[in-house]
Amino acid sequence: MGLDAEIEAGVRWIEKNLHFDIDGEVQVFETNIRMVGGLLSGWLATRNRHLLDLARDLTDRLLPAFLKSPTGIPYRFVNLRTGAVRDATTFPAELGTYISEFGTLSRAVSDPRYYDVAKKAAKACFDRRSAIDLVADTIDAETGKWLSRRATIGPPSDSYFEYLYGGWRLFADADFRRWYDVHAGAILKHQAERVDGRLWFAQVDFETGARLDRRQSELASFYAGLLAKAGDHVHASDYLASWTDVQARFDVLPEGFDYGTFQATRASNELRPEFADSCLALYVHGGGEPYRRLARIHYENMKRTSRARFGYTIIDDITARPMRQGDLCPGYWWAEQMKYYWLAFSATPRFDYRKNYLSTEGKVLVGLK
Ligand code: DMJ
Repeated sequence: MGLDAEIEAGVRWIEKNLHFDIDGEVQVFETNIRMVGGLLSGWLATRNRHLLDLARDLTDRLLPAFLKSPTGIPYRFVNLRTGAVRDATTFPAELGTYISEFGTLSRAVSDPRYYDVAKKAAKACFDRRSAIDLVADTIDAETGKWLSRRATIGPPSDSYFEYLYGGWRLFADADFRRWYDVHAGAILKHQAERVDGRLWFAQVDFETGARLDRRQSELASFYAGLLAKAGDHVHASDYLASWTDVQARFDVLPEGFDYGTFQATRASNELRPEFADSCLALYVHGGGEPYRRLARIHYENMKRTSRARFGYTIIDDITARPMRQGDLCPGYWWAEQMKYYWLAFSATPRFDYRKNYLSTEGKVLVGLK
């Protein structure tokens, strides 16, 4: 953004204050996408070695979650000082959203261990796919047994698919491309359906493909962008068009939505980035101007409905008039949609619009100029 003095001040603060020798536990997935990713992107932007050293130190402290697991599927929580781990019941997104950060770290420090644990975890999930190539959404990291039958593109599976593509895009690792393609094909075959001409992805039984429900989490709208990045522009634009109709109906997207009834199933809005993420992805991957216009509607509606006295907030009820605001501004609002809007609208010379990669939390890992 050209905020050179601000990043300088931020780096100084980090040098003075940030360390990870803390006797407390963190959620491995969130710590990776927010903090490891943030430090790595900061290092790529500034080439300040301290940021890379911190990213490595933090990742070393996350490693016990992977290394103590008999399957290679990470435990969900780890104590940063003692390496004690907890919670073997986990989900595709929480076990499979590491390769972009861990692989970037491995490349930067010439140590393959980080790449290897991230790949092993993703493979452990892929290898347990059903005969129709779908994964369920809950698994035991110790036994490797599925604990649910529900296949979804939304949470808690979403970014597992995103990082299969990421492993290919960032590291040209053909295994990741194959894993991504196998799942993407199965999702189109067993989960996609058209209702009133609109494309949606149902929750289905991961072994039979039988439909379980037509609820759609707002987070699933990221999948349009992922399809575009992976080269499937037809389904990408169709799926974003479905969400565009939801945006037109409600002004801002509800957390939960049933495409069978076209009604909100959860009327809150957690100030989320996925729609803007997909707009940016379709814009930079050949879709052009119409997707900037969509992002603009998202931006203007957010400003109108989420503006609060000291910033921006989630909305507790988007169906009330006026909408009933909550009192929280999530970290991803800064890391993601504000960045997606900026990149879509600024034409900044500091971003390579042709060759780039943003992590699931919006950290720029390729494309900084
Ligand atoms: C973000 O933290 C990331 O995009 C993550 O992959 C899932 N969802 C949240 C924001 O909704």
